[in-house]
Amino acid sequence: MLTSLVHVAIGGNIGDVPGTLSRAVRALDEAEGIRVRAVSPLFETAPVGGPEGQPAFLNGALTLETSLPPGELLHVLMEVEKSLGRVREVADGPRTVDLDILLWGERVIREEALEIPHPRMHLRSFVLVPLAKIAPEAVHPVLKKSVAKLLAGLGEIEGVKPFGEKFDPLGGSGK
Ligand code: PH2
Ligand code: MG
Ligand code: MG
Repeated sequence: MLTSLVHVAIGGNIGDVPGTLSRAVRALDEAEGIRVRAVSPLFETAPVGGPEGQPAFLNGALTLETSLPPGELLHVLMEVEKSLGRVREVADGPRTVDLDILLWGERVIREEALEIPHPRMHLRSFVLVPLAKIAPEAVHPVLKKSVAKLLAGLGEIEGVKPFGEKFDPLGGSGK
């Protein structure tokens, strides 16, 4: 049974980024105990942190429905990252694909290996702009604000613009 709704950030900035992000979404949808319920459009975003001069990112957001517990979903996300060429070298540095759990319903988890809500999600326009396209009413259970409110709280958005190509990794609705 699929029970929990989980919002996940997806991004990357090296290689064939739209192709890699599409493959990541398909791999998640095919994984045991996970279905992809919504896929946002992609945005081209200026890098935040990391080494100077790294390429722009493409960022999006997904809604997953899952029967897995958080630690197991995290494990699947990391396996998908690895299968698509992710290597962890420089903090916040270039990567083929990054999959981060943002919100898990209104659960709060503060463990060393896994923090939900994602500790920086409310500060990042490259997270909130795509997430607001698929889940504007999702509530941050610690800040008690919706995604739309958090995004409005960032003020003027710079460095995030719509990516020209359609992002439709599952074909049609993705449901
Ligand atoms: N991810 C980071 C650090 N900086 N900047 C952008 N634009 N997009 C990202 O996905 C991103 C970042 C750490 O995961
Ligand atoms: Mg990240
Ligand atoms: Mg990550």
